[in-house]
Amino acid sequence: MSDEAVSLVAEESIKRSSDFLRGELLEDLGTDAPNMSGPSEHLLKFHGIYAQDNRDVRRDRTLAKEPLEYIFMIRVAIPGGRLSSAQWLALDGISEELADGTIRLTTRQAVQFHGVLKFSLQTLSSRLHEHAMTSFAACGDVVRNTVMCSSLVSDDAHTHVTQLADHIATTFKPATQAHWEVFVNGERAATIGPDVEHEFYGDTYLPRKFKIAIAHPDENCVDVLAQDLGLIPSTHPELGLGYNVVIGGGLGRSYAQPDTFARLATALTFVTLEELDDVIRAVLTTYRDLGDRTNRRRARMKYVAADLGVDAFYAEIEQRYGQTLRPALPVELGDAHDHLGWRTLSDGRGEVGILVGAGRVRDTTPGLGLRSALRELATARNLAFLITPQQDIVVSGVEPADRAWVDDVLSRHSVPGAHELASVERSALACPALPTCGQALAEAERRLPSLVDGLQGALNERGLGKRRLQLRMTGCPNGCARPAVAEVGVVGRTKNSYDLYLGGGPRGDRLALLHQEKLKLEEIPPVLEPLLDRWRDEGRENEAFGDFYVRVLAP
Ligand code: SRM
Ligand code: SF4
Repeated sequence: MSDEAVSLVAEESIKRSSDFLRGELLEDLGTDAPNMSGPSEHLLKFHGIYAQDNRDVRRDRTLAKEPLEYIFMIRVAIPGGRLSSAQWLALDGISEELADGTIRLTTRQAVQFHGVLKFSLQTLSSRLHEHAMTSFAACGDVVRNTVMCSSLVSDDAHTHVTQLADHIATTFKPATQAHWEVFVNGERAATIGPDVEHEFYGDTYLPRKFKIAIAHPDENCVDVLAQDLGLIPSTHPELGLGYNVVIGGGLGRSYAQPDTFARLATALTFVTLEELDDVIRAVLTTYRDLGDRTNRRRARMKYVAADLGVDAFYAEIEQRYGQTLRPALPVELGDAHDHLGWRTLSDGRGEVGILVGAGRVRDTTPGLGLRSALRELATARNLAFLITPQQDIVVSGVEPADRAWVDDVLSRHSVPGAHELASVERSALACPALPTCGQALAEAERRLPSLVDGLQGALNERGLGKRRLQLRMTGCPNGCARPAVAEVGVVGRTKNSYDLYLGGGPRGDRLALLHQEKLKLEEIPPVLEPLLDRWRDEGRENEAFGDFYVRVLAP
């Protein structure tokens, strides 16, 4: 069910009267009904859970006057996307026993389970807890899962950054014990005193979600400018290692509300590691107090920046910080890396990035395919499993002697190596959309393969088969696969039509432009073909399609 379904005033008062996110959740979970009450559905999000229904059968069931097929999505927050072998095996088991048999990797390095029944929610949460994982705060009006370039996570060459996503997650996670009471212990704790919450959340938390990402200094796989707050590791000439802080990004839009828009973050300041938490807190409290709580569609921090003006917005943050913010260093972003294929880490071990189509880890036939391959690797060795912001997975910490064995496991399960991948599929992203997402206007994940084939075919016919073309597809303009910064962004408009955006780029530093509205999916490759011809004939050497589009073709 979408955020729209509950009116704003209700949402704010649901939070306030929820006794720090407990509400009637325990009572609702205890009934025989397959679904939850409206207020509980809103509170569930703070616990990382979305109430959904299977949209493939929604119409038939409604016509037959039968109840909907109620299912739940659970999102597991994984700071920086890093999991151990034991954790991966736990997720694999959960997907089989309590969900739909798939593990969905997200564009924010989290894991989603789909098709979970209400009666399994507490068991699933306890299983996560046993393996030091949680869905708490993966959704809701709080700081969300912190994203970090997987190369920073895995390589000791970046020691000052490696633990940062965990640090941010711990520092800005809500303090309430509600999740453990309701979902893990299954009963209200006989606490000695009342529960308390961080002062930066209070009892109504944030106006909406707040997203943080940590970019690699040399490349922008996290789309750092699409975040509410982005950190770019940098070296200050006098202060040494620290972070350039960018704020006020966000990509979601709504057709129903024309004053919503995508916005790229702008540079705020350079901070040292010691200053970082206080600066984040100053930004958060500014947003907490100035964000729009009367309209959830415009409740994101980007609108505070846009409506107030950047100077006044920054002055407000500075006042809360209590000191003058020093200027940021110049922000220079490199092309996003796809992290696919083998690379050697600074300690001599290796890691291999594996493509996961639209983030969906599944087998092709029982016992054969990507899910089984990853399970075999996790069962045999203590490895790190790193989810990338491009919905792929990196298996890291492989001893040199094990490389051939890893390649053999993947090949036995028909998982293609990076050298076998065609250019479009390497970077293509799609959101889940139908049948689970309540906000989807059109298909995305399920139709991505045909669009990838269409565009790859168009490239191949022009002798451009090896050139990179970044494709991102979503079922609505909320933009969960970040099409607003892609070279080719395909955004669901109606059940059978899509808007085509062109001209973002691999650096993630430019918004794509609306090229054509309401195209059928099969019309998209033919619309692109003449543009690809011109790219081939008139483009500069190694010029990305997005750069060429903006330089030459854009209206
Ligand atoms: Fe998203 C809502 C899936 C990343 C912007 N997003 C949703 C919901 C929960 C639908 C809903 O509200 O009912 C989707 C769940 C569908 C399902 O069945 O699983 C959903 N979003 C996803 C994921 C799984 C897409 C993916 O293919 O991986 C990503 C999960 C991220 C995570 O692990 O936390 C996901 N969503 C994003 C991103 C990209 C990012 O953060 O890097 C964006 C654009 C950036 C931004 O926030 O501006 C994004 N999602 C939205 C919005 C628009 C918010 C707004 O500003 O208005 C919504 C709508 C909402 O919140 O009501 C939304
Ligand atoms: Fe759902 Fe996709 Fe829209 Fe996100 S972009 S809300 S997953 S249809």
